Order: sequence, then structure tokens, then C-alpha cells
Amino acid sequence: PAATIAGYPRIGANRELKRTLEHYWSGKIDRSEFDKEVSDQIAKRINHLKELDLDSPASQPADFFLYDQVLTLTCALGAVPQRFGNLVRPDGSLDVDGEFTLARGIDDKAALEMTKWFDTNYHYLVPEIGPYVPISAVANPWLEQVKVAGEAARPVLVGPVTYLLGAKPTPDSPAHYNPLQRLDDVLAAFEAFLSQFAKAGVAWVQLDEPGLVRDTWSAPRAEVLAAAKKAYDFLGKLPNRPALFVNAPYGDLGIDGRKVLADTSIEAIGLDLVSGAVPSSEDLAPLSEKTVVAGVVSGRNIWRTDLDGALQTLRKIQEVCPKISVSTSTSLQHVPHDATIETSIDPVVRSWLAFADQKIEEVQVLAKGLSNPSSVNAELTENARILATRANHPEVKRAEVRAATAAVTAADRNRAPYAERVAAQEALLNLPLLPTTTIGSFPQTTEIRKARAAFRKGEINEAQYDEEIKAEIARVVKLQEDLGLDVLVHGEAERNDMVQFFAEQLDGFATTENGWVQSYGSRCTRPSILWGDVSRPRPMTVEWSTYAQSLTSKPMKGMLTGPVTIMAWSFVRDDEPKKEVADQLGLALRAEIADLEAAGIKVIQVDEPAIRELLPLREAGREEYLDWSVGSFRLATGGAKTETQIHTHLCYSEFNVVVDAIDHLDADVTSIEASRSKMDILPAVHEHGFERGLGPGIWDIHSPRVPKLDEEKDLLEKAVGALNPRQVWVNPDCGLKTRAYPETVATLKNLVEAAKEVRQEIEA
Ligand code: THG
Ligand code: ZN
Repeated sequence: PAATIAGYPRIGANRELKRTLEHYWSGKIDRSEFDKEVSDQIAKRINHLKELDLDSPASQPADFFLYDQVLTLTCALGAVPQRFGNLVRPDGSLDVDGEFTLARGIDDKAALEMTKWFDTNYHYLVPEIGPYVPISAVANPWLEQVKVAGEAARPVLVGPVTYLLGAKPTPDSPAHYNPLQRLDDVLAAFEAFLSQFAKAGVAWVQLDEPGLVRDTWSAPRAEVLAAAKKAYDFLGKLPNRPALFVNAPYGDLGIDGRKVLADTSIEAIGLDLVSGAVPSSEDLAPLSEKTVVAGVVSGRNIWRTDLDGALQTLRKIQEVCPKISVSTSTSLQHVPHDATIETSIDPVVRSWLAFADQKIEEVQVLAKGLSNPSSVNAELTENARILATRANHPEVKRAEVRAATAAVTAADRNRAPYAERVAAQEALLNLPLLPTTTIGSFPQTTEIRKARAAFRKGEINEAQYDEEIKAEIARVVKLQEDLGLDVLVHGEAERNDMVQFFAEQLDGFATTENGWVQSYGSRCTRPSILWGDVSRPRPMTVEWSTYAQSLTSKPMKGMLTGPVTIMAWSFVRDDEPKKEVADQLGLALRAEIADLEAAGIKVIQVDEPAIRELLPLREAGREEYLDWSVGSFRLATGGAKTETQIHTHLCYSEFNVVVDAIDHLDADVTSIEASRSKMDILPAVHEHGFERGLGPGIWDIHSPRVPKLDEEKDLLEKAVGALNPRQVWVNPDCGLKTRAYPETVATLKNLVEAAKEVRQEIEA
């Protein structure tokens, strides 16, 4: 049986693509240097995969995308929104500058919106599809990779159904318009792509249809499956095409989804057997004529696969579907390149890890083992030994941590009634109507980045580093006092990343030096690895927060990252239920809150920007998820005193989708993104009966643009009109870490002034 992978990271082992993109955007290299660097990276990537034995026909995904796999398809389809019409060439295509303009925006033309790719931490660019957007095959960027990789190449395209499900209607679309109505046009374009591939000698094409594993689209499942049936009946019957491999990562296709695909003449179906269940033999029977591409090696986590368990799954499938291939559950774009270079991780823990290149080795071993069991005895023995060291490691399960989570009671997740809290907090804090604040981080200056790098390299000692951080905190506090903000923050100069900062201080985590994973475009994160039971050996934020509080008589917010976000942005252990892990984190944060209170901090923010993104793709899983996720937040905050004001912050605008869950978080004040949507979610929030403090952001921090005083005032007046004015807080949409000081100061000045003027209007 063949071995393959569903996709491979493209950012590069040393983030080469990031550098090339950013050098080009900043003008450090010109277009011809850019083209050369990109071609080099494509060739290197292909050769690297060949060296890892992905060199047999169609074993290698041709999935190098400059910025995003969805954006590449948008450009190949010429599906360019009207506002970018001037970028389109006569043949309907864009050059790379045009592609980057769609991704990054220009002047007053907003970039395509970014949103999470299924339940991953990767963001794609949302196509804007209405009745009049042009759609046809205007370019075929996969052919360059085919030319280099030869018969090993298997072009990977986002499938037509998923592409349209992930799109949003253009503003000129009629009411209730669904982009799926353009399916015929997309299919006609795919017909053209497929015949171009056939002409280039391509044997197999991979169409990714994760849209079929999800049942929480705006379209009902029956409509989604009808679209899939139509698409693959059509594409399957084309005479002039390569073999079709339809892949369904990130979840379970379901009996209904598998049946729809089984009834078409596509040649191969990819199943995610890590996120999805292993179908019974009876369920597999309709697929017996097809190649089943069995995704048994996780593309989402960094743990070594249980090879013996995976082999058993593969054999079970092979009995019914003899044409089986071994693969990863999803593209490996979600994991870093190579675990062997992470020499700062304890070697025992490191031995449990498999990043992309190690996962390719696992796939090869499994394929070998499937055709010739005894040929992989040595590998299986070694794998079993490693898994045993993980299962038996004393810090993977610790009695005192287990005892603490087992002792949690319902009362631990409940504070005094809100009415009591709000009275106590008003008395203690004495804030004005429409209090002003910021979300937490201030711009990270070059000096701070340099100090961090110098400290890491040992060029300055800890005392010197702390002095630099304290000087920066003092500057940020003074600035906020000068601006006249009401609730201050320390600015988070000491933090590189809001999750990694905590992971570095908690027991049970490892952090990587080079474990970069693409987040969007050129931006990457280094997810921490949560491998053991979590506990907090010592306070994590108290020193910085109390220092900042000592500089001002205004309330200083303590700043923590919530349990769900720490999990969502880390690689989490797969040997324990998420609920247990979340509660362990909840207890660690609860202890931190108690220490902050004891040190005199009166307002504490626990950020949960990720609570929405872990929401299960299937309706059936949502209640249980919200139960443990909200529960862990309440465990973290439930021990706070009645007079301590607990804030939380969420980074997205679809607040209405989860307003119920947010309500259950029971935070005293919640700040959310609202400026881009012009506050239009607030009436629904009010209708829902949300009665606690709410800070709908009045500055879109994703852009350096400084909104005029009147714009900020308008948004604030809208908020005051839609909610009870006593509920309203005044703040930007999100943290200011990615902004620079000039626009920060200018906008916050306006923000304070807007609050003052609207306050006077209300009080008049
Ligand atoms: N931290 C972590 N995960 C995240 C976010 C985060 N996931 C969701 C969201 N925020 C993603 N947004 C970003 C925004 C900016 C960057 C990455 C993800 C970014 N990264 C730097 C880069 O690529 O140059 C590297 C940052 C670093 O040195 O750690 O700018 O905030 N964990
Ligand atoms: Zn945010």
C-alpha cells in the first residue's frame, strides 16, 4: 500500500517563506529576487519530500501556497471582489502583487476578511462570492510545482463545495443568498483545471472537502450533501481528468457523507481517523471499490502515533477496502517541521514528539507494516517502548494535581450574585460612567525585543532584563495617566506571547525554540506543548502587576490568559480528557488570582479570545464543550472576592454566536471586537438580556489608521443607545501589541475625549 501525507508546511524549516514575503513587502528585495527565492523554496521543498521517500507517483502533495490555500484558489478562479477590480488583468487573473493586496488591503480598500480554518489555529482569507463575481479558470499556479516534482506531484486544491461554504456573500447579494448558488460556475472552472492537469501528465488530484465533516454551516446538511453529490457526479464523469482523491480532514464524514462520495465515480476518499471515528466494516462496505486514504497519523498534534494501534485500524479497513493508502489525518501544515532539533526540550519528553518530518516516517513505517508485518518489528518495538515511557512518566499524572481537580465542587465555580458584586465593586473602585481602559498589551518596542533577545542569549542578566522591563512598565503607566484612562494596564512588555509566557512558568509544559507553525500569511506562532499534569510552582504575574500598581493610584488590571485559550493555542496532551486539563489550568489560574488579590490588585482580566474557535464542528458536541470550557473559566475566576472586578476579553465579532456561553462565563466586564461591524451586534446582545459590563471596541486595532474623534464618538453613542449606559466600557477592539506608538497615542487621546463628551451628553 502507498504512503502519503495530506499536506506539508510551506513556511519552511527556518521560516524562509516568512522572510521572503516580508522582505518583498518591505522593499528589501525586488520582484525578480522574490520570484527566485520562491522558486528555490518550492524546489527545495519538493526535494526534501523526495528525500523523505515521497517520490513515488502522486505520493507528494503539490500544496505550496504563497499566502493561503483559499486565497490561491480565489485568484485561480479570478473571483476578485469589485473593489479590487483595478488589479485584474485583461485575462481575469492577478499578479502576485494583486494577490497580496487582496490579503493585506490597500488605502481604504479593506483586505479580505480572515477567519479560522475549521477548528485549527490557521486563518484563511474568506472569499466574497455574490451573483456577479467573475468565476472561471484564469490561472493554474499548481502547474509550476508539477513541472518540478514530476509524476510524484499531486496538486491539492480546496474542493468546490468547501470553497463556497467558506465564502461569504458580497454586500450586493439578495437576502438569504448563499454562495453555494455559484457551484456550477466553480465546477466549470474545476473542469478546466482538471483537463490542464491531465495534459500536464498529472495522475492524481486531491480536492480537500472538510466542509463535509461539519454540520454547523449556514446551509443545512442536506443542502451541503446535495452540493457534494452534484459536484462529484459532475467531476467524476469528466472524460479528461486525473484520478480524483477527495479528502475530508478535521472530523468525521459521517455515514451520510461517505455514502454521497461512495456513489460517485471519484477514485479515492480520505478519512480523518484521528478526529473522526473508525467506521465499522458494514459502514465501509460502500467504499470497497475505492481507494481509502486512511488518515491515521495526526496532522494536528505533535505526539508520536501508537503504531501498533494504527496498524490494527489499517488492517480492519484493508479487509473491506483492499485499495488502502496510509496518510495523515490532515495536512501537516498545523505542526512544525522537525522535532529532532528541539534540543532544549528534555530528551525524554522530546522522544515522545513527532513533528512533520517524523510523521512522514511514521506513515512510511505503517505502509511497510501493512504489506509486510515482520519488516517493521524493530520500529514497532521501539515505538511501544517510547509510548510506555510516556505513559509511566511520573509527571504525566501527579497524585496531588488529580486530588485537587477531584476535590472541585460546584460552589468553586460560582461567585456571589452579580448585583452584590457590582455594588461592592462600585464602592471599591469608584469609576466614572463609561470607564475607559485598554485590553492589555501596549506596542512592543524594538528596545524591548532587543532586551529579550539579549537576555535569551545571556548578554544581559536577569536583574538587567527586569530593570528594562520595569522602565518600560513605568513609561506605559505614565502615558496612560497622562492620557486620562481610568483603569490602567502594565502593557505586557515582559511577555513574548500571551500563551507561551504562562507555559514557560507552569509545570507540565515544554516550549520549543523553532517550532513555528503558520498562523496566517507570514505570521507564525510557536505553540507550547502541554504534556503533563499542570501546576503553578510560583506566582507568574504578581511582581509585574504590583510594581505597576505601585506607580499609580488608579486601578491596575492584573492580566491573565484563560484556560481555554492556553489549551487552544498549545499542543495539548491526547491522553486525558480536555475537561481534566482545563480544570488543572483553571486551578493554577485561580491560585494566581488569589495572589494578585492579596497583593492589592482589584481588577483582574482573564482573556479567552479562543473560546469560540474550539467550538466543535458538529452541533452534537457543542453542549459538552461549552460545559467544560465555561466551567474551567469559572473555576479560575470563581474564587475571586466579591469586590474584585473580573474582566474577560474575546477577539472576534461573532459575539452573538456564543453570547449565551459568554453570559455563562459570569465575568463582570467583557470586552469584544465591534468597531468593524459598527456595533451592529449590540441590539441582539441587549435583547438576549446580557446585563453585565460590556466594552465593545471602538478602535479597530488591526489597522494603523487613526479614527477621527467623531467616529469614535459615533460608535460610542451607538453602544450607549443599544445598551444600558451604565453597562458600557470604552476600549479598543483588542491589545495594542501589533500597533506602533504614534497611532496608539493619537487614538487613545480621542478615545478618552469621546468618553468624556458622551458622558457629558448623558449626564446633561
Ligand atoms: N498567540 C498564540 N496564538 C494565537 C495568537 C497569539 N493564535 C491566534 C491569533 N493570536 C493569531 N494571530 C497572530 C498575530 C500575530 C502573530 C502571530 C499570530 C505574529 N507572530 C510573530 C511573527 O510571525 O513574526 C512571532 C511572534 C513571536 O515572536 O512569538 O506576529 O497571540 N499563541
Ligand atoms: Zn483581542
